[in-house]
Parts: sequence; C-alpha cells; structure tokens
Amino acid sequence: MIEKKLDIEVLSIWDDAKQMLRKAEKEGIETAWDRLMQQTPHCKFGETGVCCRLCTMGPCRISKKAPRGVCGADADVIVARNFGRFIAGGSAGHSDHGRDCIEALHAVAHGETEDYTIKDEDKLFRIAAEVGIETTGRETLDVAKDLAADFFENYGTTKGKSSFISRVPEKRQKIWADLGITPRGVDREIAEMMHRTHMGCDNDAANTMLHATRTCLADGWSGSMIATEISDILFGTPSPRSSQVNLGVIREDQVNILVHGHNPIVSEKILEAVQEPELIALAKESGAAGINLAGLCCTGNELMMRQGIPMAGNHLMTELAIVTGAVELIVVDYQCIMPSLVQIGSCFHTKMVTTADKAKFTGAEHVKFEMQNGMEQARKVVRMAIERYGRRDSARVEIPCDPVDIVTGFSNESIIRALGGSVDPLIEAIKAGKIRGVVGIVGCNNPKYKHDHCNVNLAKELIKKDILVIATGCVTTAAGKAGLLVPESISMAGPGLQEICGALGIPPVVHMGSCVDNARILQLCGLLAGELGVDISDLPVAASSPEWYSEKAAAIGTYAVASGIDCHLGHPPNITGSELVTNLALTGLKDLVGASFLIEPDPFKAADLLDERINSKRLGLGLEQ
Ligand code: XCC
Ligand code: SF4
Repeated sequence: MIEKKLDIEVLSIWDDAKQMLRKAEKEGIETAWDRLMQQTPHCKFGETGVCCRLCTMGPCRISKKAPRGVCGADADVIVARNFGRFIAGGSAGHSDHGRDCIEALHAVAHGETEDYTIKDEDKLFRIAAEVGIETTGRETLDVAKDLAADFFENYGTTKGKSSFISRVPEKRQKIWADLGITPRGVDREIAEMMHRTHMGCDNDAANTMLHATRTCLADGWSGSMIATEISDILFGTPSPRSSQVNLGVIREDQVNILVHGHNPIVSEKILEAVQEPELIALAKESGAAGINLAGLCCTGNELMMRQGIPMAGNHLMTELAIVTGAVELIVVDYQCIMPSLVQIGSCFHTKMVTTADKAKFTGAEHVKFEMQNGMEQARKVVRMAIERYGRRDSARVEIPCDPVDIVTGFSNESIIRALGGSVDPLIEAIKAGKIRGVVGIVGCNNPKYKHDHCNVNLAKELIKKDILVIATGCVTTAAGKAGLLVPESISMAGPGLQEICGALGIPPVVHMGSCVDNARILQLCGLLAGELGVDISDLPVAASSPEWYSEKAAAIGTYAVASGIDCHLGHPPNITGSELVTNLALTGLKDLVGASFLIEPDPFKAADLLDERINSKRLGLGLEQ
C-alpha cells in the first residue's frame, strides 16, 4: 500500500503513467492519487464493514464498547448485510448491461432499428438451439425474437432458472440445489438481496452470505453470460487479431476520440462513424490528418476483442489519458467512469459526452443513444470531436512512449478452433502437465496499490510456472503493456507452456475480453469439467483479482467461488469486522461450495499460493505434477 506522501515513482510501474502524473503535478491537475491521499486514513468502521446505515434508528457502528446496533444487530449481521448489498450492486451492473443487450436484440428482431443488425447468425442459431428454441427452417429474425424473449425471462421470477444452466456440470448443479443457491432470476435475486438486508429480515450472517452467492451466480451464469453472447451475436464473435496498447495509441496529428465504459452498443456505432469518408474529410478540413479512435477500460476491451481498436489505458489511466492534452472527446456509456474526468477535461479542450440516461455526469454533454438513432448520434458525437480539435493547445500536448503490440480476440469459439475443434488438446496438455493449470486474472486498478504492479507480476510468475493465464477487464491493458499478450512472450513462460503455446502460436497470456466476458471463462470451465466428467472445483483452475476496486469485481469473485473456482484477491472486501463472515470467505465456503477466497497483496506470494492450489487439484485428479 502507498505511503502518505505522493512520490510519483512509486505510484505506477509505467513510464506513460509517471510522465503524465508529473505533467499533472506541474499543471496543478488533481488525480485519483491526490484524492486518495486526502481520504487517508480511511474510516475504520467503514473499512471493516461494521458501520450500518440501513435505518434511521442508526447509523450504528460496532465497537467493543457498543457491540450491537440500536436494533440489536451484531457485527456479523451488519457485515454480511453490507457485503450482500455490495455484490447486489455489482451483479446489477453487469446484469442491467445484459438487459440492455437483450433490448437491443429485441429491437433488431422486431425491425425497430436499421442501425443494428445480426452480425453472427451462426452464433444466434447455435445459442438459440442451446437454450431450447426451435431453429430448423426458421427465419433469422424469428429466432432472434424468441431468443430475446427467452433471455428476458432470465430476469424475472417465472422461469426460475438460467437459460445456460446446462453449461453447469451436473455435480455443480447438485451442490447448488442442496444449498438452495441455484439462481432463479437475475432481478429476483438482486431484489431479494435488498429485501433480506432490510432491517429486521435476514439476521443470520451465514444465511445472508449464501444468498449473496446465489445473487452472484445469477450474474455470472445469466446476466453477464447473456451480455457476452448477445454482444457476439450483434457485433461478431471475437477471433484473434492484432492491436496496440498504452497512451502512445493517442495520435498527435489526429482528432482523438476515446470510448469508455462497458457496453459496445454505443462504441460500435462511434467506430462506424469515424470510418465514414465525409467525417474523415471534415476532420482533414479542420487540419487533422484523420480521426483516431481508442478505448479505455471495458468498452475498450469490447472494441479491441471484436475490431482490434487500440487501448489507451485501464482504469487508472483514464484521467491520465486526458492529461496528454491531445484528447478531443471522451464518449462514455456506463460503469467505472470517474466523475473527475469532467473536471480534468475542463482543464483542457476535452469534451465529455454521456449517452445513457442512467449514467449522466454533471458538466458533460448528454447525447442520448437509442436503438433507433445510434448512427445519427454517433455522427453527431464525432462532429463534436472534430470541432474540438481546433481548440487544442498544441503547446500542452505530450504523448508519452510508443504503443506496444498485442494479440487479442480469444473467445471460446476461436480458442476451440485454434485447438482443432475441441478442448481435447487442452485437456491433454493439462494431463501431461505441460499446462499445469489455468488462472483467470481479472479486474481493476486501485490507487492503493502501485498501479499494475500486482497485475503484471502475478501474470509473469504464473506463466513461469507453466500456468496459462487468461486476462480480462483492466488486467488486459496491464498484461499488454508488459508485452505479455504477444506470442513472442512465450520466452517468459515455463518450458511446458512454451511448447504448447509455441505450437499453437498463441501468447501464454490470452485476452478473453471485458468484465462481463468472465462468463466466457465460466463456460470454458464448464466445458472442461464436462469433458473430464468432474466438477469445476476439481479442475486445476483458479481466479484472481489482485488490484480490484469495484462492486462488480466482488460479484465476479463470488460467482467464481460459488462455481467452484478458488479466487485470490489482493485485499479483502470490507468484511474483516466480522470473524464469522471472514472465516466463511476464507475457509467455510470450501466445505460448502468446494472453493474459497485467498487474500495476498504480494503478487509473488500470491503466485505461490495459487500454484499450491493448482497442485492440489492436479493431485486430486491423479495427475502427476
Ligand atoms: Fe472497471 Fe470493467 Fe474493474 Fe476495469 S476491470 S476497473 S470493474 S473497467 Ni472489470
Ligand atoms: Fe442500526 Fe440496526 Fe438500523 Fe443498522 S438496522 S442502522 S444496526 S438500528
């Protein structure tokens, strides 16, 4: 964790970040790191989860002197309720994004938009058949109508199960059924979480935590999975392609537009607009060499996976991208967008545009995107960016370093294709110990850590141990900047991984997408377990979110564990004020769902801990080390 005095050298491992932090300091621009310092030390009650604000008899905070709130709730109950609401927020984020995708599919299917189409018909038919919709001899749009209707039902209360429940190995389904945590409906579980945590409802911490796992399972196996599958259907299933990362992807001589947020529905149209000859001509009239589009965070991941659009940076780079002085406009959808971007933008000529009514930012211009007007609005946004180019102060432009090459686009479909049509070669490599296991490193940045230090070093350590790494979310950018997302990086891997990845021509760290795309990892685990006839918890796989910050990341970690995947976190959620809840997370869940959390801030130690878990799974399966 970072010391009180701001010493730029220790804030990030990256030169582009440090150069921009120095520029920000010189120009008097405040960043997340400055504000973290203002907020430190954090409130201990909040940090340990024992502050309750759930009713106006309180707020209550638990201490030795006052071990119960006014209503009598103790630390265990208060911590569990706070955690329950925390993951309900995260699950709602992913799943409401998923709902927006269903609405998009519904609009396309019902002919309500000309701006969006079905790009991957094969996948539409495949998914529809998988969830039990009749497909033979039917029109594409009729199948799409039925699929949208089926997916909508995943959110309600009548269907009572996820459309993708068949992706869950039977042994896992039984564990959930026995515990009563089979997710019934996305909205139902989230609403029930809010209900349970109302004063005077679920006052048994363990029971509340069990429902938390159910809520997160609804996110992973419904909300997020639906978001991913529909995005593939509407915009194309990713396949390997090259791209670039870091602030060097911002171009001094071009109009720079950054897309930020999570849902590709807006950014895909922006991408189409920047390729239109009239708009490129307009940019040239304004003196620019062209229009450059780059991504931030997960909208960036979505565009990168499917279209190869370069990535300017991850969560902690979003403010610093503006500090280059060369960004004309940032267009956002929702989630993980710091409100400070408006303030930093106003220190430059950078315009911030919001597009979703559920995510407006004071000081930003709102250009509402709907299914019927996506293209028109996208053109409008691009024109705004071109107009801003004339206001750029070239004396303040500073773009650090050259971009780094990466390879992206590893959907399960493309991985299976690369393996020759089935997961068998992967299983064989695992059995032979050439790939000893697989770890998904996912999630965020958090200014409490040296930026990307843990993300990068954990990945490096794991591949050395012949553990294949799957990266999603903001870890992607970190891995990319470290040169880990190109096939040449096999030189940094252990001999087994070198052999397998070398033969396949893939990097030892594979980019599988955005945060909702962690559903791809769930599906892959389900496939592997199914092939082997075991449960997911028997597989030599694990998850990690070393520098996580968000409610969504906590939901992801929880659905991983509830699916049988051990999950490493760099730091615990705000639960340590309850021994019961902490013990449940670290050990108790193991007995219930066959996996648990492990906490370790040091990436080198974390790699050893994950290695141990993978080893024990290998032994359990009777595989030699
Ligand atoms: Fe957000 Fe998804 Fe975290 Fe990045 S990784 S900071 S949640 S953008 Ni999902
Ligand atoms: Fe206090 Fe209980 Fe109200 Fe929470 S629910 S604020 S512990 S009285």
